[in-house]
Amino acid sequence: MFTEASNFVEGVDFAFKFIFGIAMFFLVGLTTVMIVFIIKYNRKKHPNAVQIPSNNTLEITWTAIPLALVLLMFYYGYVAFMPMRNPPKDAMIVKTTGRMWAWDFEYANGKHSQELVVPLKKPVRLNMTSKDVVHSLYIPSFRVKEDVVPGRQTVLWFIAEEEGTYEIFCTAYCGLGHSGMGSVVKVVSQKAFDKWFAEIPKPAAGAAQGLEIIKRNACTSCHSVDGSKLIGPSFKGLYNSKHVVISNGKEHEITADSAYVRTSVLEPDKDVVKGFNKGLMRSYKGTVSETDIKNIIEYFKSISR
Ligand SMILES: [Cu+2]
Repeated sequence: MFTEASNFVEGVDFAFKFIFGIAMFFLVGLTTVMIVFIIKYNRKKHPNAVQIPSNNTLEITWTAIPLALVLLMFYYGYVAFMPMRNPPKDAMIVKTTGRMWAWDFEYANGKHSQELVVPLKKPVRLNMTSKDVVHSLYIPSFRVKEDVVPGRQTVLWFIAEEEGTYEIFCTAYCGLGHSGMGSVVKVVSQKAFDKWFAEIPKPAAGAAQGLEIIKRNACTSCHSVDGSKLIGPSFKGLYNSKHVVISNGKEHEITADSAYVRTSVLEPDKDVVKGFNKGLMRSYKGTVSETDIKNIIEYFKSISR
């Protein structure tokens, strides 16, 4: 037997197999009966149609049995689903943020992680929201999935039952980088978790902090740091380089200096580099501070020398 990755696997899998089993039974059964009847009641054998009067016993039977089956389907679905809506009070809370196109997990002590690290056999509750569009967090191995909606908090919880690394997907089509919006859940022992939890990297300054900020805000989903072309221009070699941009429909040349970087973060559609599309980036006003922007600029300088 398989070991189950989460507390929900058993119930969800049972409901699925139950419904799938009934569906298969009727698919095979009805197809067989249909074929038998085609042969048995062929027109050549029965040239004259016969009127068959109603049969109460038969009608009650073929109403009662399917009714009982669909009620059972509902019942098994319900008992598997209800616990998912009721996270236990003592669950460990992880603030989860979805954005185009990355996940951010923030723990009680302020630690941020791109991967969801959780202790074995402890209830974990994700309080989720989105910074931009509708996303959906899905952990197939745990049989849990929940929409992540801007301006609203949604909740997903589970108890991981087996150590290991499991995939996280976004299942709401959220734009160009949707297919890359993945992460992992790492299930570790309580001891390993406590150690990981307590290790908070020292707040870096300058360029290192800048890199940290662009990673946390998923900037690198669209802007590479190695010069390769993604949805937006690469950050490598950007600082103080010259670019043709389109502002209000007019082309002109700019130098990507500190003022330009700041404008691009706060008003991304103001001066769009020729060859790239307008309207794909939201303003980061209120998300990144002036100090953050200074650190980002330091980072750009460090990869533009
Ligand atoms: Cu998404």
